[in-house]
Amino acid sequence: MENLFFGLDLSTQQLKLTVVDENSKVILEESVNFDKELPEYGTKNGVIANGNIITSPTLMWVAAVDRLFTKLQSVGFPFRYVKAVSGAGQQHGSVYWRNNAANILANLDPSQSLVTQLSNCFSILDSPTWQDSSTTQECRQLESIVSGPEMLAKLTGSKAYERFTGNQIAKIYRHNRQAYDETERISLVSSFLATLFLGKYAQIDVSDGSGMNLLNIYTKEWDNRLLEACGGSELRQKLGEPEKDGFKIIGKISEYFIKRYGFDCECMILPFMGDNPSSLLSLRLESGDIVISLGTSDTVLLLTNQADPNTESHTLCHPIDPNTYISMLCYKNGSLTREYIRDVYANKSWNKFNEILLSYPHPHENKIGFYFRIQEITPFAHGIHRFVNQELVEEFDDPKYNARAILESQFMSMRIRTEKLMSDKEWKRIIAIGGASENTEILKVLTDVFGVDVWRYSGKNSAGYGAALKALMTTFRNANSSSSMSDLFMIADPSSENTLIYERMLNIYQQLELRVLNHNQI
Ligand code: ADP
Ligand code: XUL
Repeated sequence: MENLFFGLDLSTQQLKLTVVDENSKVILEESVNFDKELPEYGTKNGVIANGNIITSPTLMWVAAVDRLFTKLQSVGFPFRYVKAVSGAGQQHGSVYWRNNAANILANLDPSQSLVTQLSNCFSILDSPTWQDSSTTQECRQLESIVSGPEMLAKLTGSKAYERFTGNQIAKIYRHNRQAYDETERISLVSSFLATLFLGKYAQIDVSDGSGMNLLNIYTKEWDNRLLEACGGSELRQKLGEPEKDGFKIIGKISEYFIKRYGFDCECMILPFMGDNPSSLLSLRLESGDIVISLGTSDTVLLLTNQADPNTESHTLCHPIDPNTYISMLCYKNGSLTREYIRDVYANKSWNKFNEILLSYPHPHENKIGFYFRIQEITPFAHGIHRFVNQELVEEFDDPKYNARAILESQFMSMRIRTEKLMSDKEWKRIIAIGGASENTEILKVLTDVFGVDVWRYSGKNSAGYGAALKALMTTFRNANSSSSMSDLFMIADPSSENTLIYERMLNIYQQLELRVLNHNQI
């Protein structure tokens, strides 16, 4: 039997696993969907929403690991061939380990599930997630410490954002001090998952650490002033030091996994990463490539040699290359808002949704909508707003047009902001990843808005695949073997007629977006 490599991905709606062999071929993809397979935790789309407080039960994530491995065991998966494990997690989310949890982690009984044994290990039971936007006050306070949003962005790669972990920690530090004091360690979702496999606390990798508003993205160390502001002098110890070496073997798999599932005792654990950075590891990128992820969130990802942070995007450290940075735009109204429009106007069916798209082969230049069903990040707006000939309307005269209008609106916003990020550089190709990239009709609108070809990744889960490739690369790094990365296929090329229409619409779109923002402030 060949050598196998695991890439896990703890995302918003599911825990996913990608297994590759030593030729980087995907031999298995498995997942646990939180709503469907762990209904006892009461999540909808993986989270519990209470106004702008959006959390996931930490124990549900633990139970998902139990469930995933039980599934693999029940089909006789040969765990003993797994040489290395890495993984990814939704960015920004945080886990609060209660005092004495390290001791429990180190002494797990392999005859019992993780969820039974870890049930008392968390001082905060519901982990804040990337969808949370309840920390505006903490954000403004943090920015004032370093004389404003621009300075915070220059230092940490981003101005203060509600979902960024430093601000989430500050909220707990100020409003739930008892729980904070009972916390011995704070993990990100990625380092939390790594911790379960190590049986001891895993460090936070710099790609995920740069989504916290706490890390100096140049020195890749925590910034003392920011730590102090968010969690006092104890925060450094609670976080542990960031891990700069993405290829470091951070330990061997724990006794628990060896005894319960039959892993080899030499199986290595590598740092787990943020899901967006991890996805980039799965792709062989060329100059002029833009990666657009259409998952629960939508993100635009660009590689850059120089960090040039601004207040409209994020600059993240690269998970394995110390000389590269990632520029990222992130939208909360991604797949779930598209699903909402599908449910209202297309009978809950992607086929029907696509039929509607096909019935409008060209954009209607005079119709523009904004679909911020939940509080958006960029722009910081909410609500659904439709305009016909620049007049605000309740609904389009042909309501089905919403199916096309939402895509146009999402992609025009990306194009306007990507143009700013790339300044004078030319974009040549879009690589689409994430759940909605399965839908070719959606990608046809994307290609028309940007005016370049769209390529698609062939597998299901790019973040898990990127992590599995890292595990493979580490194992063979000394043997000079490199992985082959994912196959990409060209899937859509632009209609120049449509691209010209969108180019005319971009200006009006920006003016209307300002009106939406002003309207939100009333
Ligand atoms: P995660 O953020 O959990 O990693 P995925 O990348 O797996 O999410 O994306 C999940 C989303 O993909 C779902 O919420 C769903 O709306 C979307 N999706 C899946 N199939 C399609 C499709 N055929 N058309 C449009 N969207 C789709
Ligand atoms: C990125 C972000 C989301 C999550 C989704 O900043 O908030 O893309 O990483 O898992």
